[in-house]
Amino acid sequence: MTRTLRMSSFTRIVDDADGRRALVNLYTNERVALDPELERALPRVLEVDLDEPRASGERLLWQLCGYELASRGILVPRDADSERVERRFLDSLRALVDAPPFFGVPRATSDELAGVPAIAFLGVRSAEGASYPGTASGPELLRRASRRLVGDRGQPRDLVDGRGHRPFDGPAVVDLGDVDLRRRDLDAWLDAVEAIVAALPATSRPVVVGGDHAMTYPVVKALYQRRGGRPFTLIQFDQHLDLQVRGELIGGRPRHHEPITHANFVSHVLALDPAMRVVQVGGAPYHSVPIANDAGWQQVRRDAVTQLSVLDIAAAGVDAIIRRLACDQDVYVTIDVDVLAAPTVRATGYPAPLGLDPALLFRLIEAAIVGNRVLGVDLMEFGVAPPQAGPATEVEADLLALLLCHVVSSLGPQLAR
Ligand SMILES: [Mn+2]
Repeated sequence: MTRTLRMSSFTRIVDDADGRRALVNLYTNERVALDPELERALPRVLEVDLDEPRASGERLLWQLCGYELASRGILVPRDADSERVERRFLDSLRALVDAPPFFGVPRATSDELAGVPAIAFLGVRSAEGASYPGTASGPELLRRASRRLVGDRGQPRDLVDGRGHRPFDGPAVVDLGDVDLRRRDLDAWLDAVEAIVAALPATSRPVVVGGDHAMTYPVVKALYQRRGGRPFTLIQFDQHLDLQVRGELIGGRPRHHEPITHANFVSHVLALDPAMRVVQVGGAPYHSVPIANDAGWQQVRRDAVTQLSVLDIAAAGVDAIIRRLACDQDVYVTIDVDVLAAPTVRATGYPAPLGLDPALLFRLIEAAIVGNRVLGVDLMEFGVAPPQAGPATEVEADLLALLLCHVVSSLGPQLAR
């Protein structure tokens, strides 16, 4: 058995604006620079048997090159002989994959949402921005839990709260599917999430379910650009600050940003626009910030970031915090599940030794949504690698499915605005 590749019938050689040539697949929109090395190697890549065992030297390089170009759809398996088979192969490479919808709501594409005020669920199965792999399972765990909440024979409109309000009866709530780029690097994930959110019409409010917390950045960036670069406020429910506090802080900003991860994405958000503001809710009472950076750190707190730690919330009282969160502004709400205390949520990279109580978190998130104009919401950092998942993980997922239901309930009424 041999397995070889051929050029996709959708691949073209194009000249970039800067005079360099690239291979572009018109179906997947993937692009690879066609430099002289690749041009020389390509005929050999097209001949090499991908299944040849223990290939070494140049043949191994051609194999690896073949796998990479096939993973981007530039090349396709030679046996994909009909257009239907080739399209199916290319579809399987797409970032957005089908998944059983949250709460059983209808599937939709961004094209179908044009002009429709809608809440749009988007799963992101990423762990590339985190230091442990569990978050890739978050969307699947939460999709399952959301359907348990509705019940086997139920539909989303069956859900009702104690006041008789039905969160899914009224607003259009749809599911876009999951972003899944297994084996691809963090940049590919960031680009894909940004492109998918950027393609949404301004009438829709994404509710993104991660995935690692770095993925909040491309969502925020896409929404920022969609509104013509007008700044807004990030309300962040999180045990951590996710700020880069290492390196040389000048005027409260790192001189060099380290590459984005789930632990520094807020600094990247602030770098989008100095007028962006961040309100951090439910943080730990103490964080480690190098004392040498204290002046820069105090400045970022003065200029851009407000912190309401677990202890601040206990001291000020819930009503004062609710008034503080509801300020009739344009906001994006991001929820890291590690804002909940560890006994409640353990299926996350860094369970919180001191966190918020779930009912309190529900009330604060409701205040942050109802009291502002919400551009989007996300729920990040939930999940465990499959061998560690157990009955307790399902209960934690059930709690977070209730939280997602509460997000829909709080967000629905402002869709018409
Ligand atoms: Mn976080």
